Amino acid sequence: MKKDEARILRGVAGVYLLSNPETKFRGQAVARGLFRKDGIKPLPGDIVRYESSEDPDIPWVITEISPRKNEIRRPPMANLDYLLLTASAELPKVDYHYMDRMICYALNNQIDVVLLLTKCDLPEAKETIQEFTAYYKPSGFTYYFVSFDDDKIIAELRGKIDHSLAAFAGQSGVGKSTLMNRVLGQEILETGLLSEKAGRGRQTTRSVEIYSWHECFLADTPGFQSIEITNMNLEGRDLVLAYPELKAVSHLCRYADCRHMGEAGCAVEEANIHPDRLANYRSLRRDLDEFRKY
Ligand SMILES: Nc1nc2c(ncn2[C@@H]2O[C@H](COP(=O)(O)OP(=O)(O)OP(=O)(O)O)[C@@H](O)[C@H]2O)c(=O)[nH]1
Ligand SMILES: [Mg+2]
Ligand SMILES: [Zn+2]
Repeated sequence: MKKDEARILRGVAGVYLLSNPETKFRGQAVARGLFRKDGIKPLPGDIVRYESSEDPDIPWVITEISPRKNEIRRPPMANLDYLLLTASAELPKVDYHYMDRMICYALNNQIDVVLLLTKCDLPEAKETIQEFTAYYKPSGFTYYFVSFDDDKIIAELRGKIDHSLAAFAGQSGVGKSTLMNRVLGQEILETGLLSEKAGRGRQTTRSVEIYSWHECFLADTPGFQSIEITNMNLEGRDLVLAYPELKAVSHLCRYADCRHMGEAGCAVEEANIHPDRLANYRSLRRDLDEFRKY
């Protein structure tokens, strides 16, 4: 982000909260009518230019929105760099079909994924850690095992998402809020950001809200839980992005357009792909191809 730019942290009723941690700028802004004319609405995550509005209540006005790296609709947000896809090693159980689906969504929108497995401090976690590792290690995705008694992982995660915008996704109860608070740290909680939110009713907040820790931005995105594969505007072949270990052998398939669904000469059959991973790929591929037919 340049010195004269800021990021939109949230927008409520046409008033946007802007922030640039590098210049320590923070302020409320309105958008110029010209965006509405062009059909562009500023979104949380947008990098914008701003100038003085000469209105003491809302001192800034957004004058320009930088070109977006990506734009997602549910939750409405722009320029997401990382999806922090969270699952738990205890309860709720890991839903691998859901995880793979979300990875597919992220990667097809130029959003990198980081997988997080929480509750690894609990005695029952060991088995899930093994299962999770067997399932995801061959993919090469970055993953972290999170425990209450280990702050090193939190520091690593902060390092990973430094200077980026990241958002949590995961089933209810996996520990997203807990993790987010740990990444943001006590100082931030006490500067009133979260209490501001608490004042408006913690459970009822349904709009995107971005927080910052030093130079990373983190979003609380309640709407991320459930996107169906057929709602992602994808073609069947886009699915392999979520399966790098499958993609890696696909050039060996007899047919260039092989769907890896059991066709003759499919290299995936021989490639020792985790059977559950392959089953989830095939289930999602079937859904996508069926959907595309109509
Ligand atoms: N032992 C242990 N418990 C954890 C860990 N992370 C979260 N929890 C617990 O799991 C429960 C759910 O955590 P939350 O952070 O509220 O989960 P969430 O994903 O935000 O849930 P929703 O807001 O409903 O989507 C809480 O009781 C946490 O204390 C962990 O690493 N270890
Ligand atoms: Mg939560
Ligand atoms: Zn194949």
